[in-house]
Amino acid sequence: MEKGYYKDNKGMIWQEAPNDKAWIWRYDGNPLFDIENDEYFWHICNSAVVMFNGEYVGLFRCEDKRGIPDLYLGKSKDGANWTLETEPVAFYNPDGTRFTYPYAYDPRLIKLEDTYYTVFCADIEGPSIYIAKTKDFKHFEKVPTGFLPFNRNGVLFPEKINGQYVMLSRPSDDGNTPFGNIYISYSNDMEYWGNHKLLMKNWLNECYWERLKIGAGPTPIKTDEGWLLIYHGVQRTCNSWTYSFGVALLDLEDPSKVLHRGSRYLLTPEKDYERIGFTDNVCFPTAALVDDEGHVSIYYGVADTNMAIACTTVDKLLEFVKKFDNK
Ligand code: BMA
Repeated sequence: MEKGYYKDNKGMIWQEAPNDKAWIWRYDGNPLFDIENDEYFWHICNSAVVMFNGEYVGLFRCEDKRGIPDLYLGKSKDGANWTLETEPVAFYNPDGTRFTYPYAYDPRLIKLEDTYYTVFCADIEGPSIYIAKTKDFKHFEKVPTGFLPFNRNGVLFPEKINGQYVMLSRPSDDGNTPFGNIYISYSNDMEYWGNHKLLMKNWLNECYWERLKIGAGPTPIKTDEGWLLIYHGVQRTCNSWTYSFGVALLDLEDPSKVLHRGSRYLLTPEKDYERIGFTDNVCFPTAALVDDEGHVSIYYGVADTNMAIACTTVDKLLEFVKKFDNK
């Protein structure tokens, strides 16, 4: 791995594997929030986390006790114990006026050059993808952007590729969306997006864990062998939809090329906190911290109720995606 690429995350939260065979293992402090006793929030899930000046900051999808989802800033010294603000983040348009929306959810956080971007879903005329930027996690300015409704699960690459910004997204409907594939789009300025291409279609070779739909998870992880893309896959069962996650490897110079894609899920709801909640059986990855030693800690929402962490390594993910290649 390019030395120093993940230097911001030195000393990040991570735990050793319980045995040599595990591809991924859960953090022993899961789930992260004492949600039953929370004074302000009903649920805290599907949230984004980065390291900033040696500490952790996050944008959390919280539903207040009226049930309204919005994005709230959180801070942590260890990545597991968080203090959240009790008022949602205020986003500003470039002209200084407030950017408002009825509700927002499922943020991602991406450091690109010296700026942090959040890509999130807000429901204005149906769900669509919005981008805002900050350098200090105090002032968030909306980037004028051109994604059309209906779309969700926008994820920006952490660097320009061949001089262009690159975004993954998942065109959808304005409900729960019983379909969905991952598309890739390009932009010179982050405002005008084009050259949209289908990147990955659901249910490749009849792998049932991703039969109904798929969507990009955390910001892609840069490795010597390509971009590791962790993505969620949904299967319809008799009484619910089950959200698992898996991994694919995209070409470094041309991320519209899928080099490998795992046929198996990497993690699926098995623990009570993943199986039982506001929406049962949901593991929804939204952030991944990586350090220069190749440790990976994936933050994922559980059962639309709480947050959890799963640990692995870059080497394990590369081995997994090649060993169980679905192509
Ligand atoms: C998706 C999104 C996520 C949610 C998931 C499971 O469509 O709305 O926010 O976690 O469904 O309910």
